[in-house]
Amino acid sequence: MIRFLTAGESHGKALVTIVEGFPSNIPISKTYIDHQLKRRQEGYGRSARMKIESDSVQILSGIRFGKTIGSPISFLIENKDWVNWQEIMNAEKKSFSQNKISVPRPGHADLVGTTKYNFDDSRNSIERSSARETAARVAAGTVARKFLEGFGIFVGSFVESIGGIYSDTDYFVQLLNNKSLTKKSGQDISINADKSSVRVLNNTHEKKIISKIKSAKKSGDTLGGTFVLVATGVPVGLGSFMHYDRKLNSDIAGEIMSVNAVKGVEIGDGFKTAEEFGSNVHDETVLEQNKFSRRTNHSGGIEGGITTGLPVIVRAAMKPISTLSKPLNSVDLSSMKKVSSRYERSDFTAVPSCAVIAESMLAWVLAKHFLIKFGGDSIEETKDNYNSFTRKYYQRIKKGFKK
Ligand code: EPS
Repeated sequence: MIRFLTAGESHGKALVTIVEGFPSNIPISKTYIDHQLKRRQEGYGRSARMKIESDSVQILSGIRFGKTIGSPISFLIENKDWVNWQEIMNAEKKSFSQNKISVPRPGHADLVGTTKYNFDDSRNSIERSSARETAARVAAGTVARKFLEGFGIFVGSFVESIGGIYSDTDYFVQLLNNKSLTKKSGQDISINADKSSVRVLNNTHEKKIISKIKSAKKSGDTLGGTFVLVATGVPVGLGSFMHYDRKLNSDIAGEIMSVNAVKGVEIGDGFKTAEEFGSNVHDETVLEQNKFSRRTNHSGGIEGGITTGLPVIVRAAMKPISTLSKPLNSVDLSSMKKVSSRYERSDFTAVPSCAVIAESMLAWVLAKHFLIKFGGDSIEETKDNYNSFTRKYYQRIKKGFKK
């Protein structure tokens, strides 16, 4: 079983990731991890902080001569902004009372964190709940991504809407019905989306969104949005219905929901199916090129908690960033009086970044279930197991499932 941990505060010295359980001999480079880290930092509407940070990973262990060696992999990503925060984030000195934060921002983790952890300074809560931590997750997710790519599995995403501005073309519905997706389509979708400053798939849509973000900026407000994740080349048989915690869909929902500010997740067109007759929703089974397929993909590539072999398609919703320069009402925790909430530098929208982070989490879940099914201490062993399963699967289809 693979696992990872992250550590680090938003304005602390650095972020740290420990990744454990991957087989040996997976090729992976610093350049590839840095490329994914950079993708996470892009997007119109991010804060001035993104001009300070240019994330780059230091590989501390677990990778030798460009390949995993089976030992725990550890990464360090420096926070360049730390030099400006050394006093406030000092590990040893006494705190300065003038720096204490006592006014929670509505919608942020400030109040719940300050309450739960018995703080008198919300800074302690702000720092770890910040989405800065997701840089460390992308580093972990990139190991998973690289592992999957070795099996022809590609994870990508695009932004579907920001602030309720959708494209005239419904790419999400097109994906659910698209029979011509190839193994690399997941990657191709991301390559196309990455060309746009808000990670959408057409120019007119991009322009409309940028103008909406500009209006949010002007009025001191923020925006959320929706994005779509696609994994192509996923084999049949990942996940299980044998127990609730083995279902792939429940794992995907949990991990995507763990991304900061994500408030909703659906697999395939989950919510829409609730309004339809079964005959409009269930994907008819067909045999094509000696493989089971489905006429449509409303299920988002998962039936009974198990992959069908069709692309895994997930849609998620991110709420607007909760730091607004237009203040909402709050309560000062030192005086217990009603006050306007405080502002500190933040993003106006981060939906494009959120989609990249969610890609990493989806890659992580798929790699986890891939290794549960195929195992292996070295990538060669994993490949043997995978090839043997695939060979037997095709033989069964050729001969019929009768024993
Ligand atoms: C964040 C607030 C902003 C974002 C930050 C997440 O940081 P700051 O308070 O330093 O301006 O830039 O995101 C990142 C630093 C990042 O790397 O994604 C928040 O409150 O969550």
